[in-house]
Amino acid sequence: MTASAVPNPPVVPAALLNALRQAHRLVILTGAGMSAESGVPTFRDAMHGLWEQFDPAELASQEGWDVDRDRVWAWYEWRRRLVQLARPNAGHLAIPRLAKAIGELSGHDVKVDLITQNVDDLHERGGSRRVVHLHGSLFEPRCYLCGRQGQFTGPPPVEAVEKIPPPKCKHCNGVLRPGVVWFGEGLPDHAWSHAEQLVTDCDVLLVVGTSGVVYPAARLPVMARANGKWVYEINPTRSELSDKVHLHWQTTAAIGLPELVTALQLQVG
Ligand code: BV8
Ligand code: ZN
Repeated sequence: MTASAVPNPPVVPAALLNALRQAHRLVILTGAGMSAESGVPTFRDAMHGLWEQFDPAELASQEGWDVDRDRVWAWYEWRRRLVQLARPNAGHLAIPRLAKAIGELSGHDVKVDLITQNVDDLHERGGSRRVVHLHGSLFEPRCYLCGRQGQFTGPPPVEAVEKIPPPKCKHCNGVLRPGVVWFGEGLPDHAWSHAEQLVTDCDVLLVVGTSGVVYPAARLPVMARANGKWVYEINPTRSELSDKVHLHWQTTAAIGLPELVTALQLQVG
């Protein structure tokens, strides 16, 4: 079901509102669908233009880098440009308003933390401060050899270019690589343990815009459910997680999240 086929405005599930009314700690786990309405293609989307012929899972891997690092660097520069041209959508902008809306309804302080699989910076540009990036960031290149943080030599090219030699490291004679977690690579220890802690401590986990295909991120909702947390999903279509959560709310990030804030505010009366 595409986003356009979703009823608008959707009815916010009463069970979700009730769970949030009692919540002291809400954690939101997001995937590529969170940025879809900002025009950033999800991994499931067919890549377009120059990149249509390539498999993202191959480019986002050590093997892809070994085969052709100039092509991999060019792909990430194309994605960096896409994200720079994108704007946070109404879903990104609604998340920072959730803590206040739940707090006013419940009468107690509420903490909202984000765990994202996305490598874009739209949550931060949308006003969220507490964001755990499980899979790194397009904006933090690091040296392939010494591992130090690197700097881009300039803005990404305006047109999609097939090959761009990665910049040199300033500290050693290595080259920079994208600051993301490739398939087959372990997640940053601090990010994963922080995500596990957040899911262990939360009352409600809201999963937005992920197919639930990629591990270990897809384990987090199952862990939350097994630990007695309320787990809800926002996704216009069913995902690998839909049968594992308490309720799948069939809507999109940019429609559902603002509706959720409005419904919480209306409850305050
Ligand atoms: C690891 C950064 C071990 C890079 C990403 C076989 C061989 C090799 C590995 C494996 C294997 N089997 C399993 C694995 C493990 C593998 C994995 O899970 N593979 C999957 C494909 C089966 N995982 C790994 O390799 C991980 N590492 O296991 O390491 C290890 C441990 C210790 C030491 C050494 C090694 C690393 C995984 C991280 C990979 N990097 N990103 C980059 O971006 O270039 S993952 C990348 O794909 C994204 O970050 C994202 O996480 C993922 C795509 O998933 P989604 O975010 O869910 O996006 P998707 O497109 O799938 O779905 C979008 C959803 O949104 C859909 O449901 C759609 O309906 C919905 N949607 C659409 N529009 C909207 C919407 N929702 C709301 N609103 C809308 N408008
Ligand atoms: Zn270096």
